[in-house]
Amino acid sequence: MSTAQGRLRIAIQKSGRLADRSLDLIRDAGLKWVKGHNELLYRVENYPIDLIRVRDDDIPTFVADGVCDLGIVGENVLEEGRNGGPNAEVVMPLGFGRCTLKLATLPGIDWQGPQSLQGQRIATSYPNILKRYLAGEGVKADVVLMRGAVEVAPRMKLATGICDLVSTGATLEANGLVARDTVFESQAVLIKSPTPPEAELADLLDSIMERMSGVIASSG
Ligand code: PRT
Ligand code: ZN
Repeated sequence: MSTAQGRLRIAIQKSGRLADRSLDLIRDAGLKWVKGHNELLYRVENYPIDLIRVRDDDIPTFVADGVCDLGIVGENVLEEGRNGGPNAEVVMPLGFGRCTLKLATLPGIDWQGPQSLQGQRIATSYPNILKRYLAGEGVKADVVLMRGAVEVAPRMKLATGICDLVSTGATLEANGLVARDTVFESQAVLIKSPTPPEAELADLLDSIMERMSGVIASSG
């Protein structure tokens, strides 16, 4: 599928932790949009560009498939969704949405590193990243997918450890968990489709990426 109707498309999170900062970046890059009746799409009025507002999990696919030309998403989501197919290309880190995917356990464990979870069960919403990490560490563990409330798993005796995103650490603390080793460091990134846009939109795409880069550089 290719970009249609002579307009570029930028995929952004509809609501959630990255939504406001994504729109701030787009506005600071000089784009003005109108919020219409269409919740999925904001139409940019000063350029032939549409902002496509979706779940963050869908952004890598939209961009990899060429349905959108650019996207703003957490590296954790991009990495989790990587597969053998065509992938979106990272243009640049954006300096917001920082968080760390960490192993955590209850305190009563003599922690010797990830090998302390050998043969144990680990709950996570990021099974692909975790499995790659464990393979790299030579640890065999039973990875179970939980889509939410991962932090309750140890107390509920569903798992010995968890692998979850941490920013302030308040959620781990509130659940009596201790952060252990880091599995993956993440922040929001700008991603680009491997499919080029229509020829007449190529310069606009380059100029939008350059302006975003300028905004990021000046925000230090
Ligand atoms: O609806 P949609 O699918 O789009 O949103 P979502 O609910 O999947 O994602 P959202 O909005 O929660 O997060 C979007 C992105 O923000 C994530 O993919 C990360 O790249 C980034 N991000 C940054 C975080 C956090 N910080 C974060 N702290 N995502 C989630 N958390 C959660 C974490 O899972 C845990 O439950 O916050 C809790 C821990 O926070 P602290 O501060 O208590 O440590
Ligand atoms: Zn999501």
